[in-house]
Amino acid sequence: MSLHPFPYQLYLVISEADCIGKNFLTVAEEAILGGVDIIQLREKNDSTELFLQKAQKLMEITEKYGIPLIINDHIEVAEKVNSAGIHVGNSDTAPTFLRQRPSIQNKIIGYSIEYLAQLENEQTMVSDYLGISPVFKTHTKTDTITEWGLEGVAKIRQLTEKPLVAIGSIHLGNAKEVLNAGADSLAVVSAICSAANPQKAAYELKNEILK
Ligand code: TZP
Ligand code: MG
Repeated sequence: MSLHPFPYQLYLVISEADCIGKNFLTVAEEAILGGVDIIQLREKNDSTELFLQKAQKLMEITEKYGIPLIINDHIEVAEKVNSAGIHVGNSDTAPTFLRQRPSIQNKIIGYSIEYLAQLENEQTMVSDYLGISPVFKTHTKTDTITEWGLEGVAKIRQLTEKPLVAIGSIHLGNAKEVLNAGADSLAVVSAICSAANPQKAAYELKNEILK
C-alpha cells in the first residue's frame, strides 16, 4: 500500500535549461498560480552545490503555496532541502534502497516505468507513484526506451493500481486522451516551460484535466 495518496493531477517537471529566456523560479511560481499541483526539479548536469542552491530557492516558492517539491534522483539534495519526495528512473538509485534510508523513507517516491517487466519488480511495489515514461516521443528527453502511446498507458493501467503519472509530449491537445487511457496525473515540461505565458498554459491544462 502506498503511504501517500496522489491527488496531484498536474505535475510540472522543471529545469533551468528548459526555461529558455525565462527565470525558472518565475516560471514555477506562475505555473503554481495557474494550477500546477506538484513540481519536480530535474537538473541532470549540475554540481551538487548548484542543484542544492536551485532546490532551496524553488523550495521557498513551493512552500509558500503548499505545493510538494520532488527532487529528481539526488538523495543528498532531497535530504538537505527536505523535499516532499524524490523521483528515480530505472537506472538510478533503487526505490527499495530509498525506502530503507531513514531521511528518505517517508517521502513520496516516484519511479519511472520504461518497460513492462518493471511492473513485476519490488521497485514498483515500494513506490508511491509510477511515471509512464515517455508516453509520446519528446525532444526534452531523448534517451528513452519505449514510447508507450495510449495503448501502453491503458496496458499499464490494467496491470497496476499505483497512481500513474504520464509524461512525454503531453499538451492541451492530447491531455484528455492520456487521462482517458488511464493516467491519473499529467507531467509536462515544454507545455508550460516553453509557453509564452506559463500561468495561462498551466491554467488551461488544469481546466482540461478537470473538465
Ligand atoms: N521523462 C520522460 S519524458 C520527459 C521526462 C523527464 C520529458 C518530458 O518533456 P516534455 O517537454 O513535456 O515532452
Ligand atoms: Mg533519472
